[in-house]
Amino acid sequence: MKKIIGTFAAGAMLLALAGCAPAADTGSGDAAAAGPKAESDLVVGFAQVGAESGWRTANTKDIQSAFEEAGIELKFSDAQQKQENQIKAIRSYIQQQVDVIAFSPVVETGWDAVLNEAKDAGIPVVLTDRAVDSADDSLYVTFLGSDFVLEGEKAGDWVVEEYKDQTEPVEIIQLEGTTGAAPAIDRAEGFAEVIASDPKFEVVASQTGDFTRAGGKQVTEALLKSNPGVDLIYAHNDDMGLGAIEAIEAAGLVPGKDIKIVTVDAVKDGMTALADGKINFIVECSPLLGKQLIEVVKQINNGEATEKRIVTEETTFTQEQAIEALPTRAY
Ligand code: GYE
Repeated sequence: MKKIIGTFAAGAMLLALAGCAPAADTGSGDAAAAGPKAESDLVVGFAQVGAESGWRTANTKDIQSAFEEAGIELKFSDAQQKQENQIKAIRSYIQQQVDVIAFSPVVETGWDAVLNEAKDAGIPVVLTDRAVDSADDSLYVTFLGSDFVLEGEKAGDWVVEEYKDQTEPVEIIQLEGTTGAAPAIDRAEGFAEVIASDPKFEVVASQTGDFTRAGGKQVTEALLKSNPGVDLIYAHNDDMGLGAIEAIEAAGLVPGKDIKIVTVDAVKDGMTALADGKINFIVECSPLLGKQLIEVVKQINNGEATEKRIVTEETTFTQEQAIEALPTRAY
């Protein structure tokens, strides 16, 4: 469902704007029925995942400054990576009758109930960065963010190329993101599909490090003991890769040489480690979604059609490219 591209969400949105909310609705639908609000009167509630990684910090900063620049009020909450906190935050935004709710779902499933509450209240919902797994795509206006399967494929492509002359098995440890989160599911899927092209690639262990540096370090420490012959670590984000570097060094090995590392994100700390040769390759995932979110909020306010899926454009980085990009990198 979530992968359908290019359809339009105007229907659900226009219903909301036309004030077609049930009788229990006390406000937002009625207000919208009067036509577009002045942008300075708009209020958007944003339920963030947490502050688990450098990516997330950059994402929060970008969203906050985009709203400031646009002069649109932003109510912001941090769920500390817990779905129940995010659900609470969304319910509170519904109660406050905000004009738009945006959120980045911690995990893919379990959103239908609260999103139906938002729908019944006539409040449009925008998914930023992560998708939900729901059969009902009328529950959100658009999903704005990266193609995580493609990111996994790019990581896999690099691995296939890097080991093209090796005939021995290539032992891989995968550090997964938060269990059940879209980027963890999709980055594993894309990578697995690509490395399946050659049976010499063996994922000898795959565990979650919850997208954090501490998680990446702890899991790598344990997995290095049980897998002494590992060639490569594929981490679903830079922070877990940075944690893995610490664990590899503590084990007396050289990250980037004895054990190669490929990660996703390309935040400053990750790019610095890549420039230093401790990480070997990074697939970019841009956290700069603020401006696009503002665009969508304005479209919703104006009753304009919104694309159902807005995909972020991204690149990849080798060591040389990281050295070149670092001085002007915004995050
Ligand atoms: O890659 C990771 C963060 O959802 C794309 O979440 C995001 C991911 C990002 O914790 O660093």
